[in-house]
Amino acid sequence: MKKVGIVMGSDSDLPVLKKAADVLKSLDIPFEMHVYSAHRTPDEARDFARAARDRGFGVIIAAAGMAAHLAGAMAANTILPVIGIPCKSTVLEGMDALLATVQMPSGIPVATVAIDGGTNAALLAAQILAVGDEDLAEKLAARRAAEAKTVLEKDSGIMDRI
Ligand code: RP5
Repeated sequence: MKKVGIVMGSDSDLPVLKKAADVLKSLDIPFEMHVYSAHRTPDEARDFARAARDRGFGVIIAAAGMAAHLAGAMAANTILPVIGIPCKSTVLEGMDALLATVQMPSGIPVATVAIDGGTNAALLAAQILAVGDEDLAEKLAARRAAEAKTVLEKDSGIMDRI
């Protein structure tokens, strides 16, 4: 199976990526995690993106906060699909990173998930890999079915909670 590459701009982003790692582990998807910054370690970030396809990665998740250009920088250096996670910061609460990550100019796409959306980033990565992997597709379908069951259990008990 192809690996997922997880890159974060700072280890202060780790709590968001921990959510992504938990999802990937639950689906038995191999992944590698790194701290590479587009501005503090631009050479390492670029080298990772350029080598990723040959190293067996199928998708890259890139998370950064503030003037978040890590996902765009990754996407500029690979044709692998790149999923961007805008991370929340104290001053603008993630709106800065959201706009920086989502507003990619035409030609270099980044699939942006919600602010701090580590779970959905991993699920989207899994869905991309599942296009060519029937076992993984079945695991994703089972996960959705389990979530639906949980919601319906809540539905059946909601009147008792008022
Ligand atoms: C970004 O700046 C990182 O992705 C992080 O979200 C933010 C703050 O980084 P630290 O100052 O906590 O290292 O590059």
